Amino acid sequence: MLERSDLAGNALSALHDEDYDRPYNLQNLNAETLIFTSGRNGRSLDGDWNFCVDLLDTGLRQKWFALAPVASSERTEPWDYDPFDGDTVPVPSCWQMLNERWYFFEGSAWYTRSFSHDLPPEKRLFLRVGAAQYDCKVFLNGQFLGNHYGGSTPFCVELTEAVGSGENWLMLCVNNRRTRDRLPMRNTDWFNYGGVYREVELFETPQTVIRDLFLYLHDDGIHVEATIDGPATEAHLAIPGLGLTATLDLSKGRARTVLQAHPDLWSPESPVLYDVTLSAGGDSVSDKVGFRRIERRGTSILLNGQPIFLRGISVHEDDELQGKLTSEEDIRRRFAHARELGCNFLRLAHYPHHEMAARIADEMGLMLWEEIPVYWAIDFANPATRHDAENQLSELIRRDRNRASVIIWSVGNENPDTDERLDFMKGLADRARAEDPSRLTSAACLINHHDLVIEDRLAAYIDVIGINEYYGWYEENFSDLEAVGANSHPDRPVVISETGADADHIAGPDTGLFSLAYQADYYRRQIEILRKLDYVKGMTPWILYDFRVERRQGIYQRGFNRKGLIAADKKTRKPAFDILAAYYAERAEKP
Ligand code: GCB
Repeated sequence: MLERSDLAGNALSALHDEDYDRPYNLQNLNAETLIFTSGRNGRSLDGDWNFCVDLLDTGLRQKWFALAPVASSERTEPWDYDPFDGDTVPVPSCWQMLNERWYFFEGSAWYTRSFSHDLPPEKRLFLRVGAAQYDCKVFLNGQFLGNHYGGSTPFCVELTEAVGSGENWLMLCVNNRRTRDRLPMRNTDWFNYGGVYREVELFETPQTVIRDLFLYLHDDGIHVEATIDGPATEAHLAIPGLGLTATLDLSKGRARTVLQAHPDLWSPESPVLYDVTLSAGGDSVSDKVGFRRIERRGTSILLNGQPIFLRGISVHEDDELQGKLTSEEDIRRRFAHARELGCNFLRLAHYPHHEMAARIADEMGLMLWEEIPVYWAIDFANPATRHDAENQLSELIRRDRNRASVIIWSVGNENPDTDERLDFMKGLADRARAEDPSRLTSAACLINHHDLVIEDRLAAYIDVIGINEYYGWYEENFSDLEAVGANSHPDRPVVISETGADADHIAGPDTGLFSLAYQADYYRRQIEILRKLDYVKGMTPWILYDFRVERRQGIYQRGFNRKGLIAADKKTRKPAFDILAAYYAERAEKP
């Protein structure tokens, strides 16, 4: 007889249990459990992890995470997977890009690795995952520690109690299945990559841990807000470049103060950043922060009191070979291309991009629109979906709200104008303002194509009206855009958050739809119309690079949206690039 564990019995009973995943969907890893990591020395857990795709969720049903780490040859159970043996993949990565068999795989996948960490007494240990698409469940040494929803925001989990002195086994179960209640839900115009595709790190802290630090400029000075968890009673802030130091009293772990200061203002022409440090109870963090004001007045957008025109371009986080995995080099190339176009602004569509993007934009003096994937048909009536959206928004804002480059939080894209949607998205705009009173809110709103007028009830609740319009592409007549322009009298600034046309540089026709010539002409005609609309205070045409997507299977598309001004190789420029660049050169002279 084999000496078997309880798991063998569970494996049999689990065959009939369809509620197997309920205990693992706590969503207890969320905006409240983040820690502030800027300026900390993390320990990277990137590299090779054992890996297995698990279409039927057998791992959760059979509790693979509870298996003891012994050699496969010593097992006494007929297990369906051994997490400690077999295939490995690099972390971070997207599994679609690693193996053709995983290209359309949607479901759970298991990542396992060991690490040793001698945690001194009185210290705490946190794991931070930069992003995992979409649901990530965390297990350490067989113990379930929590899960996180949301494919593009970071999350942290405290390991202090669960970590052991010898070898520790960490398992992540990552599920990218598209479901009706998620954000985005089932239908999108970008590829549903899966996996742990941003960095994984460990952070050791004292008992006191700085969870959050937020600084922004207002009429009365620099506002500072900090959230601190642990025994400390005060925190110390320094901004040496301004000759400022301050002691902040903590009440229930929170501190707020306003510092009298006159910093040099951050702007695209002069992207000044100040070193900031905060310490409390032996913990300390630092950041580089730019100070500037962004406001709207009537139909104007004002940066540091001056009206601006946002010469922008939309971008996805997508790569022909790497999927959603990005790098500093990739982001710098993207921004260099935007610069060559003459941009001072980018729309990071349709979900939070890598946090490095806003840091690099801060340094380069580019302005950003950031957004969460409240895209097309969301289950607006579902409270669980709303909870998830609000959390993703808070996570994004808390991650990036010290970045001067970010001027707009967008709460959604092209959603149907229903009562449920209005309530849901008003709630998101309110939350954005509560998390961050120092930026503008926006969303890609709707046009009434019948009456040819901008018409969306949400417009009254956001600062900047984003408009996606494709007159001359999806909508037949360019002239209808002129009518929309004339019929609309918005009381606030409009940004053309999308406009564009597909052009296939490899197999496209010489003329007509999908030709390079048509795309170039489309841009010419759009610009001719849009330049006359005073209330249009910026544009982010669709899109810088061609990008991968499941739903585009035409002969000129071949699995890609081809509206890029540059092809998916990130090299080949289409003629429309120069047309937009010429317009932006002119707008730079006459904002
Ligand atoms: C849109 C969407 C964007 C699509 C684009 C298109 O309106 O917001 O995600 O990729 O149109 O190419 O159709």
